[in-house]
Amino acid sequence: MKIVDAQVIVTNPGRNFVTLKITTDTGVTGLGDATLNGRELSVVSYLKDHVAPLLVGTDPHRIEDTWQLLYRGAYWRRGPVTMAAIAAVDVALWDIKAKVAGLPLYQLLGGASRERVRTYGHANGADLPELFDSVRARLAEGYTAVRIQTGVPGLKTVYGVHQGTAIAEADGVAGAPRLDQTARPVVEDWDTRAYLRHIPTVFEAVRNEFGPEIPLLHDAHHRLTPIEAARLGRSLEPYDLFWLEDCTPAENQDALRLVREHTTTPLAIGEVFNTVFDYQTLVGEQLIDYVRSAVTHFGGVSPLRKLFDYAAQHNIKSAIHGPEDISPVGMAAAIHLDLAIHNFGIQEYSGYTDRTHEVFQHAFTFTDGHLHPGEAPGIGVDLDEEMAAGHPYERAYLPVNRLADGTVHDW
Ligand code: GCO
Ligand code: MG
Repeated sequence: MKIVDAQVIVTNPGRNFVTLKITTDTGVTGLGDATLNGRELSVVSYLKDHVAPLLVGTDPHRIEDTWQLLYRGAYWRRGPVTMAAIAAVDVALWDIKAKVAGLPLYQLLGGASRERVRTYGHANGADLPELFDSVRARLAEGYTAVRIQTGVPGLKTVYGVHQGTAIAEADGVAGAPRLDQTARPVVEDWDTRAYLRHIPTVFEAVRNEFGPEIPLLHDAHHRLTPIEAARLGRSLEPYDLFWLEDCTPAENQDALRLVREHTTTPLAIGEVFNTVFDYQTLVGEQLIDYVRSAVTHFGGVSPLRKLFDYAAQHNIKSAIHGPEDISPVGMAAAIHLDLAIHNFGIQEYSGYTDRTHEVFQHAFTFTDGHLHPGEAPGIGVDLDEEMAAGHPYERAYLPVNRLADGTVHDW
């Protein structure tokens, strides 16, 4: 078998998605997600200009060899652009291999280790009544675990919460790029002391309203110093969080040592990591409880499987990043992996716009807060190219974040 074509398709059925489509001489095709939110076109160029010419003429069955060639052969290693491009190739080749075998991908990864994949959804609100409504909406949709993000008194806009409006209701996305009229990044504001004072009161109120059973999660989105994160973790202990996510900027692995010494709140990290080296200290010293990388930003199913096997040696579980800026192609690949590995933790899933479901027809299903990849051969996603072409790329940025005096802060 030979690869005869590698095409990059960009579409915006509500947000930008980048998809690689690999075609073989037998007519079998495979899809891979290469979406890098807010910097999409850099990966398009990487794939079109540098990777596609290397793929044509090669054997699609040689997944590991192709992965190593793209990773080592570029000389310039790692980084989100490179690893998103390699991820798209890896997933497209797994899609092809599984289609040729006539099996859903999870069967090639060892078969199902569970019946279905538990997810968590996003609840958010500017204030408690709005937040409670949002939690109720997620529960009504069937979710059995909920991430809690709220406004902070005195701040106009905070990550995961739109001014006066729950983002999930407003545009279907927590943390999505939101445009102002001039297509510039939205500027949010931040005050760490106000946040640290407010968040424990929110979790107390949520526990009082919804009881002790439901797993609750929270994303600090890289905003705290280690000692601030340690304090937050400790102050949230009475509310029994499933995890505290990205409590410090993720690139300093040593920071987590201090956080870990001070709190038993479980820690999750890794959505901006792109190789196992970003986790070396964190996993090796057991400083975290969940690894959060996405198939799409970690070089694909092959290296993420290796990360999970490494994490398993340290009692650490999976929690694949799954916001709406992971396309249904990347999500499908994640669900196959979730079903197959032993140390599955939870899967983030907040659904897609109707238009996205039309453009990306998929075999995976969401029922009672759980996902299943379906039994279609491959990853089980088809891209309607005609429809995709009807929703062209639109430039969009993630928000940025500033302190009261104008200083740029982590978003
Ligand atoms: C999450 C993430 C997202 C990111 C987004 C950036 O936990 O789902 O933090 O909301 O902000 O993926 O593109
Ligand atoms: Mg996050």
